Amino acid sequence: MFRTKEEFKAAFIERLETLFGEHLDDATLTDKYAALSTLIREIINKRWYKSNMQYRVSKDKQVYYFSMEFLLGRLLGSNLFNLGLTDLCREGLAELGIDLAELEAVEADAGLGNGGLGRLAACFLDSMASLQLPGHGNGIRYRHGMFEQKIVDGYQMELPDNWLRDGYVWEMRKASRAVTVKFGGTVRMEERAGRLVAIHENYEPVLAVPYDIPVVGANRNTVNTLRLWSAETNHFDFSSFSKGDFLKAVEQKYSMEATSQILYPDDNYPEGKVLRLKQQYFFVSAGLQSIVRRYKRTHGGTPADLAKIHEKIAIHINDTHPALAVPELMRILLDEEGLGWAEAWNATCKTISYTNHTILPEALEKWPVELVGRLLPRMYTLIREINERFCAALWEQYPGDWDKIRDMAIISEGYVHMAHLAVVGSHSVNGVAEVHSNILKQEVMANFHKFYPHRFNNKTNGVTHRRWLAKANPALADLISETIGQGWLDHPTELANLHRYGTDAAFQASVKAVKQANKERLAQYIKAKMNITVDTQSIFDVHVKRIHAYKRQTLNALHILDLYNRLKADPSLDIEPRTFIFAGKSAAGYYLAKRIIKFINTLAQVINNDPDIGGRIKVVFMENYSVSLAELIIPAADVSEQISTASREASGTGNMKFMMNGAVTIGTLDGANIEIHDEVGDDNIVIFGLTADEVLNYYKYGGYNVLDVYNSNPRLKQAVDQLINGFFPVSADEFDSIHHSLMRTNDEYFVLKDFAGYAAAQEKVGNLYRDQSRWQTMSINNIAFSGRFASDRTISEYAIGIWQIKPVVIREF
Ligand code: 4GP
Repeated sequence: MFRTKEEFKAAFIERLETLFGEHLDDATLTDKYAALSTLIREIINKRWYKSNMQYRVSKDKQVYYFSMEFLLGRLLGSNLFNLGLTDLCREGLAELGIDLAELEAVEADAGLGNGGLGRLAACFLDSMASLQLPGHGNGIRYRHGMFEQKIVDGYQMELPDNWLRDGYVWEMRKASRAVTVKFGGTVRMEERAGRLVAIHENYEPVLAVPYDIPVVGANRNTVNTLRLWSAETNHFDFSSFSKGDFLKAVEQKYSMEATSQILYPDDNYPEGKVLRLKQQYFFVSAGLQSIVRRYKRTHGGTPADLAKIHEKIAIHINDTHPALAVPELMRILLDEEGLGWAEAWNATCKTISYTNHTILPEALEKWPVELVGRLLPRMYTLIREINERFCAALWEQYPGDWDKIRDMAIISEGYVHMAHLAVVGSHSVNGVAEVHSNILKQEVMANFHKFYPHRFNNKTNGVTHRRWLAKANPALADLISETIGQGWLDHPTELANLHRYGTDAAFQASVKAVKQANKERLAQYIKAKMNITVDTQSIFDVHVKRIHAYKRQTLNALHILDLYNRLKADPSLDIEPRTFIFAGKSAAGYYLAKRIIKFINTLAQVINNDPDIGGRIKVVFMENYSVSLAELIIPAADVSEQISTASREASGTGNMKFMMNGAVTIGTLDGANIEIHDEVGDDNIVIFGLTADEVLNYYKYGGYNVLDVYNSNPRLKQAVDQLINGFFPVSADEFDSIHHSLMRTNDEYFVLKDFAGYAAAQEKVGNLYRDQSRWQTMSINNIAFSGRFASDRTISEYAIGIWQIKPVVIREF
């Protein structure tokens, strides 16, 4: 361990020599990255060992966060930050002529997630470790993470992600901890020693090998573990091989290893494919097997010990993807540990808790009974029994009410309903923002809420202010610390002390200067990557997130088209110059979303090249949105677009990141926007559009009259017509699907209905920006009141309210 800059420099040079036999002058960027990251990994490893020892000795309760996605992004920078070594390393490297930022950029962006749900899991890991909570992640080591997006001729193309190409310095393979997960085969019940025991035969064994990634807490000694499972096999079909059927022998090996090959690139848009169900069981079973094994080592392995597992272990399931944790924990307790049903069920429900992340009906997971029975026969028999017992309890409460029982059953109409399984088999169910939790209780899961009134609660999302403010926006972080001290780093609600400086002209000027520098940095990137020159004096109006109809990129684009039309009609129109920035990926099979990307790019082509516009508005679609790109874009934003159809965005977390970086939100009263509005007040946010209640009411009564709105607003009508009247230089039917979604299927997401409100809100934004002092006050107030949206707050609420875990202090060494 180095303590000074000089020691660091010496260690770094020596590492280059020992790793590569190389002198500094000859080393490539990749070599330098390897030297630095392996040095840092050693520091982490010591703390990691110490944390694990302490957890074992103290025997405190631990939580495991089961998630199919962990969207980590790059780790070198955040590890340095959390270790408190950023400045020392940056300065030491600079003295050696090396730019730390360049080294950080060498690291592959670990994109093992799609969007909100996966990034939330990564923020939670950071907060757990930083709050000294014994909390670990459990997931899948996908060989290929989120696809790489290329924009070719305005269209999204998907290329495979190859994040493991150069090896991954932060992972540690633990071959000796591998476990076997069983697929297929048959199950029969047999009486043994007076008990019915399930015997699973003729299954296909897949070896699950754990790769552990350290999760470093900020300025503390805690290092927790993210355990990612990789599917491997030591089974090789020698009989086929020796018969000369080489292909068959190899095929079987690949088929088993396929389980952890790819991340499904869908967000709120699941594809019910066999491989996905296989992935779900794979990491749930492997995770639970290893947790129970460790529990037995530490707390004893008799059935009586295991009946108390919930006193020492909490398992949290991130949406329903890991809901098989319910029957799998039952399987382990019943089949392997010999507990009776009642004890096993009691322990299972008290161990497991569940978060719902979406109410979009198409995103609620269900699996055909036939598939579950074939791929996971033991899971299926257990789910059936859980369902039968649950339905019997419903019958007690609601005798004769078949409709209700069918609505609530875990198995109905040929499907296993994963959300029902998750609710029935856990002790806590939470939504991710107040409005979302209320909709769960009152609408989507109203029957369950009545049946289990104490099970439901809310935990409003948060983001780690360490990555999203301190690290992504170091100049702003320094300015904040100079102004109110460094306390906010440990206690983000102290950011509220900035409120006093909201109207302080000198502070306003400094905040503005930081924003300006961030805008210049982004503009340079856009120039270098896309050869588009953007005006850094213009408003940077940013809409970045997954492309989805409910997130309404279409509404934004239609408004830009309308603005363009107005500028063409009246060149003297006095508007504040704007750069509209978009980024985001569409699920590969989501046709409409892909057309929306083409629409935005076509708009960009028309507007950016029109001399009449003279650069007053520009449109930029940045390709391959990722965590690192977000870290570049968000600090440069003036305006944050959070314009989902009210009731559809469960929470949003991008909204929080923008706010922390001083962007002003234009948004609907949806998800956490409502709580952001509550924090900052009417003066510091621009709200428009239907409320969630209004939207839900329309859904109940068949929607609204689209034609009325279309016919009564000539500006809107013109823009909508341009989609199909040959206005754009594309084939005549290019945007038919978008037009159709608005005009023919009753505008399911209320784009037309909210258009006028949105256009007015955008005009308000332009006017507010003109008054720069007023705007800076708004910006500062957003930063000041963002403390509530730090994931440290969210995680404290989970720890106290759901998991009942306490911090464990890892002693100095
Ligand atoms: C997302 C929600 O759409 C988003 O509102 C929320 O902020 C995020 O989860 C984290 O809670 N849902 C998904 C998904 O990503 O796949 O359902």
